[in-house]
Amino acid sequence: MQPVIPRSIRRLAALGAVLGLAFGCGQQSAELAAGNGKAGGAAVVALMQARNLSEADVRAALKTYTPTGRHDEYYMFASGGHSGQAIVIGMPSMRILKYIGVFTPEPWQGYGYGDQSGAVLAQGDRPGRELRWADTHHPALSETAGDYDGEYLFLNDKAGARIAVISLRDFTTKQIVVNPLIVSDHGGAFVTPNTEYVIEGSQYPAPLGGGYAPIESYDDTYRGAVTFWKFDRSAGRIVPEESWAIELPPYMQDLSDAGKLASDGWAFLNSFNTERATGGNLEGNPPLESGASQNDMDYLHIVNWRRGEELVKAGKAIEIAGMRVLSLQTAIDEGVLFFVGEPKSPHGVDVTPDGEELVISGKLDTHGTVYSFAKMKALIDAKRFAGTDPYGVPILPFEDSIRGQVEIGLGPLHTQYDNQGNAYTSLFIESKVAKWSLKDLQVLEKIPVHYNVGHLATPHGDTVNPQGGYVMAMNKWAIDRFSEVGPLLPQNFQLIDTSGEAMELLYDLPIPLGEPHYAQIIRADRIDPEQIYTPAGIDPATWQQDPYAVAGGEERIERGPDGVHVYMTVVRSHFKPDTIRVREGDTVHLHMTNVEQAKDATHGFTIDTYNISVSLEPGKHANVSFEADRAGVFPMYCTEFCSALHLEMAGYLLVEPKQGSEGAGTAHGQGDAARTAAR
Ligand code: CUK
Ligand code: CUA
Repeated sequence: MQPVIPRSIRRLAALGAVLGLAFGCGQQSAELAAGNGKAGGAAVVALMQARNLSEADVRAALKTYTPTGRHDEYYMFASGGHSGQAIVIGMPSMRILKYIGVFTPEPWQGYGYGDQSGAVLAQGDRPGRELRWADTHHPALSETAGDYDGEYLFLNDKAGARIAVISLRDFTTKQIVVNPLIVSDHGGAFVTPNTEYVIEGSQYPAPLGGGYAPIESYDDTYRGAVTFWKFDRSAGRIVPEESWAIELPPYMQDLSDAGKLASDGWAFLNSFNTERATGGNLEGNPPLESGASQNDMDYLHIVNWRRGEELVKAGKAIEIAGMRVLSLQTAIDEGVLFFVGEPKSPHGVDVTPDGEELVISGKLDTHGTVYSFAKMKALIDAKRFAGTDPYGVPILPFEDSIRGQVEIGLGPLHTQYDNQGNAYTSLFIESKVAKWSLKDLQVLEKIPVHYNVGHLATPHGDTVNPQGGYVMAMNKWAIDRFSEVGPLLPQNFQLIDTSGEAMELLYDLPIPLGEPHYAQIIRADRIDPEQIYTPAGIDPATWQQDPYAVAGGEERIERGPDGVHVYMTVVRSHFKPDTIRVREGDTVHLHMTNVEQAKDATHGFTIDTYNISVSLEPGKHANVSFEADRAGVFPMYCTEFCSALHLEMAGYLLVEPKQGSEGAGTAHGQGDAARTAAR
């Protein structure tokens, strides 16, 4: 293992100590860095002047600078927003380490460009609809006993109501499940403390199971739902047949969180639009956003999922679109669902590390409200309700459910925790992160961020074991932070040091491929991926040796009733066979094994114009089937600069024309008109 930056060094990094280090022991390297022949401290000062850096800037640089070869203390797993991918970032260096293709084809990983990974993407299709992008919001690391265990990552797609399963054994997507009940989600992915379930709450109500109902019948026929996807850890897959859901009233359910420790067995979802506004602003109705903002309180949904699970096992569920669903009436009758008021247009719901409290912030309220699980549980047990909602769901009395409120600021959204008893809440309107004491409900400090922060993330900050030290502000607007790139600006992640007396802004990382929303940050020592697929011939989808795996010496081409099978090995610096002769119209099955077992000895593979891109990491096996539907000569080559003779790592697919066919040459002249029209 490579060294990580010890926390103690980071903590020592008060200015005096830092500059002392730089001026003293670091003399030689500072001099080298300055490159101007000045000695020690003078060189640093000259550099600071030349680059117009303040002492705070230098401090921030020293706290994040990570020399070559040194690894980060944390991994951050961020959603990739509209890109439909997940982003892996090292912290505190803020170096982007990987984009993981999840809902969207990703050419470098060869994800969805010909090999068996296309079947994973196809799992995410809806009937009659090929979905190849996603609006990913909330990554969730798998947990054991309420803490991240580094084994799996889950990610939701708001636009398609889907959940993906990514294995951190090789950082690749293994499964996508489509929620058949709902067409839009938001309260996912969140896991229960031992990853028994992956929670997915709906966002925009619609008839459950799909289908049409007039919007005038919204109150009666539109519904929300929360789905509990059963996760089988040993198989590493969600099991739809063992999953179930609860029907919810047609409020717009928002974020969710699983209870833990004291509140284990429960889940919490907040909601907005308890007004049940449906828009229709061209039809004489108020626009949705004002219709949905009339009430002072919406409803926090309190769900006893353990009880729900028992009821489903006892056969109390009905089936809708193949999903077992506890009806709203059953959930009410059997004590599975309760409400309590939450002010106002709430967004984040975040269970505290001890599981005893929940912090909820309302976008249109200046407070964070701290709910006591023990108080709510006592009210539920005593059946002491303040009333019911229009659907009959019991509502707990608000004042008796909370410990208190803290005046945080304008537009509070999400809350995360550290290991010192502090909470950090993002203030969207104020563009600040507020640090406050959970015990005293007092704001301790605010730091400006740039700009309009949405989620924030702290290391293990939503687990039973927060690590403290940092908070990452995930800002929606960048405005003036970076060099101009046209009207579409990147998002801005800002790393903040929270270990000292005052919070310090350390680093700005532009995110250029979508709006990530949320991230989770895990200690690097919890992540231990495989370096190679071994033995050679592994299919990453199954982690078994592929039935078509090819060993050195067994390369061959066979013509069968289902087409031409090419058994190919891949090794620096050739494909064997490197000449493939087929006839126009043949189906071709490539079986490719990278027989290398050296770390990082990855080859790529493409056939020109065939829209194929395969990544062959050491030991990986890929199967690619395609129709040789165009006669012609098609170079195939390795797309990774794998060796000095990488350009020579090439060959030909020769597609002989059918009898009487014209053959190749159809491309000449095409597209000239389009080219002249461009630019
Ligand atoms: S989020 Cu999805 S609307 Cu605040 Cu979790 Cu951005
Ligand atoms: Cu293999 Cu380039």
